[in-house]
Amino acid sequence: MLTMEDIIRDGHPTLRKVAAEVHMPPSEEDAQILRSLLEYVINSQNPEIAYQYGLRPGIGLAAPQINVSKRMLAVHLTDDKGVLYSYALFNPKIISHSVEMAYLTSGEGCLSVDEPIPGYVPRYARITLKGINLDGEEIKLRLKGLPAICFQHEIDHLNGVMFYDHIDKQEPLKEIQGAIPIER
Ligand code: K2U
Ligand code: NI
Repeated sequence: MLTMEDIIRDGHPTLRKVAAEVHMPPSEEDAQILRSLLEYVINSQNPEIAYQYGLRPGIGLAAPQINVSKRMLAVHLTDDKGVLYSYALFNPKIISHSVEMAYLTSGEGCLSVDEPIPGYVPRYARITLKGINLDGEEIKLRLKGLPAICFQHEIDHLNGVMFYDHIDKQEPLKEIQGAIPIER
């Protein structure tokens, strides 16, 4: 199982690379890596396991964060309506998005960034994405709210982008005009 020792930290060059597409059908090794990403996120949300192994809780994890520069990510979260979003995807791609923006009023964190970096992170309020799951099926998701924020955070990791790249340097906590504030 993955632990925090497997997660590389800000400053590691892999976090700034554009990750490579995964060739389909995936090798057993790539499938195992993707399964381990989802396993980490689920384990990190289990208080007993997280405490026992010192896991920082996360709702998403991307392969570059374990020093694998390939386009794979996992998300496991429940939205404000109690809907579970649990996905492990190869080659995810945002195929359309709203003009309207949104941001978490709590700001964002990252398992690869040890210290808090305050500031609002502008994201698309709604996205449509597609990807390939572990059963080899192409799936298409229309997302808003925290699920949309989370997938955008993870897809940024596949493109060498960190959440703080989006924060206004002059006024990090300035309200983002016209954007939907999301409480969590
Ligand atoms: O990619 C990662 O480092 C995991 C991120 C994912 C994430 C950060 C901010 C906003 C959405 C997703 C975090 O460590 S997960 C921590 C967390 C937990 C609950 C809500 C938001 C963030
Ligand atoms: Ni992150």
